[in-house]
Parts: sequence; C-alpha cells; structure tokens
Amino acid sequence: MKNRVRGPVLALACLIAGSATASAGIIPDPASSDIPNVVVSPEGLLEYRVTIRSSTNTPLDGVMVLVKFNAAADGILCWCAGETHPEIMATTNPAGEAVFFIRGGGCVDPAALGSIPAEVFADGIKMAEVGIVSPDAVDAAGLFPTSGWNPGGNCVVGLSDATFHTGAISAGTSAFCSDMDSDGIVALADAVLLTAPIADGESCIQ
Ligand SMILES: [Ca+2]
Ligand SMILES: [Ca+2]
Repeated sequence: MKNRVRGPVLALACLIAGSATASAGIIPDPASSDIPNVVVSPEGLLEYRVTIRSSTNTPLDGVMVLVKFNAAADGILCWCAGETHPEIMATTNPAGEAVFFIRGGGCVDPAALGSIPAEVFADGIKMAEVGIVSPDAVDAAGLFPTSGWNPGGNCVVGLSDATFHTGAISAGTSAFCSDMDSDGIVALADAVLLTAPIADGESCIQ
C-alpha cells in the first residue's frame, strides 16, 4: 500500500516545487526592480525608464508596465495636447526595461502634494509610489504645480526653469525637482540630463 501511494505523492511534490520555482522566476518583484520618479518633458526629449526584475534579479521580458498618475497630480500637471493620461502603458524588452517618452511638464514632489503623485504597476503588481520630475519644473513666475502655477497654455522649459535648476545644481542640494535620475542628490548626471531640454527650450501646446 505504501509503495502504491509514494509515486503520486512524489509527483505532486515535484509539481509543487516546480511551480514555486517557476513563479519566483517570472513574477515582478518591487524590491528587485528599478522604479525612479516619473520623468515628463514637453517634447518627450527625456525618457522615463523602469526596469522590472524577478525576486531572483532576472530581467523580465514582455511585462506590461502601467504608470498611473493620481487625480491630484493629473489635475495640476501641464499635459501636451495629444498625450495619453492619466494612465500610460509600455511593455518591457528582454532587458526588463519599459521606456516611456511622456510629453508634459511640471514637478510634483510628494511632500508638497501631500499625497501620492503616481504609481507604477507591472503585470498588475504595484511596484512603487513615485513623484514626478521635469525639466519644465516651474512656470514663468517660478511657481511649482503644487504652489499654484499657471503654465498659460504651454508647457515650456524656459528661463525660470534654467534659473531654478542651475541654482540647485550649483548648490549641490538634494532638491527633489532637479534630481532627474532619482539618486537622491543633485549632481553632474542631472545637469547632463537637463542640458538638452534647457538648450532646446522644449515646449508644447497644452
Ligand atoms: Ca516652465
Ligand atoms: Ca541625481
């Protein structure tokens, strides 16, 4: 009797072990993935790139990534005409990367907003709650979206943005709105990312 039961039990054990291993290898894992703050720019010059990995640190191909702007942030951002929002989707490549070129403007610091500006999901699994950065951080008067800015019908990387970012970069502060690569500091890498949008004076009609 024992011998007759052993076969099916072993087979079942192997099935369970096999499915557990497969799951660990294909499910997006927040702790192993890279989800920086969302980047928006008026002509989509700057990319927003997330990298989705499993708990075994394996990049996941073909994962549907959703960036969801929450109502409070969606309502105060400067959106270029024709840009999809508040939900934008892209699929990961074999390197696990989903790349977005989101056309809009406005910096939304979670601390200034008082709520979560945006969330990122991978195959329906919540990866992160993030803020929003942009070379178009402020309006012509130097106001942020969270301090009642008025883009005036155009998302523009203008003199006020150049002044704002230059100040943060030269001071080497941890200013949220100039930390374009989300590494927690404002440094040369951020200046490099900001150079083209500022030099080009990126803009779009709202
Ligand atoms: Ca601006
Ligand atoms: Ca940085």
